[in-house]
Amino acid sequence: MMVVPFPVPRSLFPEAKARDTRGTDLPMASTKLTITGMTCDHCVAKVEQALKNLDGVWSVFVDLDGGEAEVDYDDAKTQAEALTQAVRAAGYEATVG
Ligand SMILES: [Cu+2]
Repeated sequence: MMVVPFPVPRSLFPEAKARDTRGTDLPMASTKLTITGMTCDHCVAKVEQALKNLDGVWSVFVDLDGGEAEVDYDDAKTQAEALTQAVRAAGYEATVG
């Protein structure tokens, strides 16, 4: 039997990286988005991925039933407007609040 080395690149864990920088005086913001058009877990995954792809976003929680997303991000790198744009680009309607 062959032993397969399993190095885990740190880049696979952006959350961990973001957590490392918390507690410093990095500008952080948390925004709630109202999202319409999501009907299943696949939609949730698409919205989640679209938001996580944005530079500066380090945490995304999407609530399918509530039609909401909560996003924590570095507001020096991205803004609420960019968040709603990313969701729209993924095919869903989004507003801040
Ligand atoms: Cu769906």
